[in-house]
Formats: sequence, C-alpha cells, structure tokens
Amino acid sequence: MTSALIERIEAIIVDLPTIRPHKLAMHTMQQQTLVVLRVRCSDGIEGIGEATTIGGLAYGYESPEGIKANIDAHLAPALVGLPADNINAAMLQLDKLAKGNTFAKSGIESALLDAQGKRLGLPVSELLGGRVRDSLEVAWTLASGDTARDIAEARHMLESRRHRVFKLKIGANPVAQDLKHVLAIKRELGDSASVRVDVNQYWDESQAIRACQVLGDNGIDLIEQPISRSNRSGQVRLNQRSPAPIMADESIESVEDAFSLAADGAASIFALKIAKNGGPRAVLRTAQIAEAAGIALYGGTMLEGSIGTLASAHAFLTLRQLTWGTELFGPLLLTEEIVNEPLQYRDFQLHIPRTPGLGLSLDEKRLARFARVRG
Ligand code: MUC
Ligand code: MG
Repeated sequence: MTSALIERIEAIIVDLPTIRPHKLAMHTMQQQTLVVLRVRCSDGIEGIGEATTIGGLAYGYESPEGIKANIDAHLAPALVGLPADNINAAMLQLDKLAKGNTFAKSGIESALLDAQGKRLGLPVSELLGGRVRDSLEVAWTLASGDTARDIAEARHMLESRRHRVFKLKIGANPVAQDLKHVLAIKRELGDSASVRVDVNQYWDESQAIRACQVLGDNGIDLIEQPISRSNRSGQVRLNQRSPAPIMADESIESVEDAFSLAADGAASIFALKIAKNGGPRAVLRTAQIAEAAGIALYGGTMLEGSIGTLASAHAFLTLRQLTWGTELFGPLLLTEEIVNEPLQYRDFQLHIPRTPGLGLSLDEKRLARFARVRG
C-alpha cells in the first residue's frame, strides 16, 4: 500500500482579542496572534497545528510573521511529497534543513500527528504511546496589573471551580512593590489556593536571593525563571538557596538545554512547552531527561489557542508524573474561537476527548474572519 503524501502546508496568521490586557514583565498583551497550520495530504486528510508565541519578538526568538515566512519559504517546500505518516522522517528532514525554529517545527509536528491520528482513528495521546490520565489540572495567570482586580478574579475562579492554582506575573515593577502585591494576594487566598510567581527573567541574582527567601517564607509554592537564562551559575546557586522550588522556563529553548540544566542542577522543576522543544514528541524527550534527573514537571503554555493547547495536552496526558499540573488556559484568555469544539474546562481541570487526532476541526467562517489580511 502506498502511503499518503504531504501535498500542501499552509500557515495562516490569526489575530484574536483577549478578555483583558495580560501584563507580563516584558510585554502587555492586548490580543494574541496564532499561526495556524493546515497540512493537506494526498488521502484527503488534513492535519491542523499551531505555532504561537507571546508579544511578537518580546518573548521568544520567533515572531508570528517570521514563523509564517520560514514555513512558506523553507519548511513547507522540504516536506511536500514526503510520506505523511512517517513523522520521524519528516521531522528529521526539518532538523537537517533548519536550525532552531522550534515554534514552527512544533506547529508542523502537531499537524502531522493530528493527520495521522485522524487517518488511524486514534487520539494523538495514543499515537504518543497512550494516555495515563484523561484530564489535567489547569492554573490561571493573574496578570491584570492591579492587586484588587487580581484578587477578585481569583475568587471568581475558585467559586466557579475553574482554577485553584494561580500564577502571578511579576518582574516589571520594583521588587518591593511586586512582593507586596504577591503577599497581599496570598494573604487573601490563604490555603484555598496554590500561589506561584513567574518573574520572566527580570531579576538579577542580587535581587533574587532575598526575594526568593521572602516568597518562600510566605507560602509561595513555586518561583518560575527568576533570573536570566544566560546566568547559569546564578540559577544553580538560587536553586540551592531558595526555600521555594525554582522552575526553569525560558532557560529551556531546546531538548539540549534541558539536558544541560539537569546536569548542572539549575532547577528542580521544568516547564514543558511544545513550542520551545519542537513539538509534542520533542517535549516528551525533555520530560524523559527530567524524569531521569529527578526533576519535577509542569505543563507550560505559550498562551496558544485551542489547537496548540490540545497538542500540548495530548503530550502531557502521557507523562508518568506531572507533579505541578499545567497552565493550559490559553483559550480562556481569548474572546473568540476558531474551532468547532470548545475545550472542556470544569472542576479545575481540562478534560481531553478521545476523538481521533487532536479532536478539533476548524470553523472556516471564523478562521476567515480573524485571519490577518495579506499586505
Ligand atoms: C510564561 O512565561 O510562562 C504562560 C502563562 C502566562 O500568562 O504567560 C505565559 C508565559
Ligand atoms: Mg514562564
């Protein structure tokens, strides 16, 4: 039997409004931009994927426009004509052809997995070896920029049983002001919630030493990426000194980064992101490194829409341990949807269906409405 071939790969930039401004240390999001991938195969099956980052070039090394340009000019032409069902061969071809570009590769790998799942009648989690859970705990990020508004938002999430884990985005303000903000929220929520912070690399080591101590002493459960990814020895020292566990996020830009962080002892938790590793299969290689090194896991997000969120979720369902849960709330930050099947969030969890592929189909009308017009 001849296998289906990859016929066409299309990258579509989609701009969607957010429910409120989302303030990160490096950027305030007023909308989110997704790059939606459509991979058409000769057997009539189409796989969908997503390559999404935050704040243009403010967060990662790839922008939505760059992702699309590189896919159109380099990655797509290299895959057309290859067997659609040999994902190893396709991704090897992309790795030979293109250094880095993990966001673009992740979107393509997700789409190939979606197509193969649809072809075989299997959910992506089963293509990845089988799920060991059907749902994932999902944290919510409090990032309105206002303490009282964040507290009200957290209370609403607790009462509606949507989230009981909160991540606070800090780093943009003076350290003392940020600490006051975090401790005020923790005081209000008490033991009803897990409160964590993400500094997005904005402290230097001299600031982080004391701040991590204060946060740990006041019941903050986790500190994400307090200092720059380039200060490796500082990360190792903080990991040894901080009373609250340190999680690596920006420090992991590849599976190789994960290995060297583990070897150096630079974090006790890894944030797993499909976009930063090169896809749902690549992120599982990072997870295996962590597991072998005794590093705990957390399912991270680049604030993808429903497609990227489910691509991440299918991978996270297969992990042996996911001690710190996930933050797969991206679709909930958006006011609009471009797929026909809204994701199921209830009882603090995202519930992932067992339908073939990712379990999603594009809403063509809404996709056309929000797709960025060329030129
Ligand atoms: C990050 O740095 O983790 C994840 C949640 C959120 O609000 O921002 C992202 C990025
Ligand atoms: Mg982070």
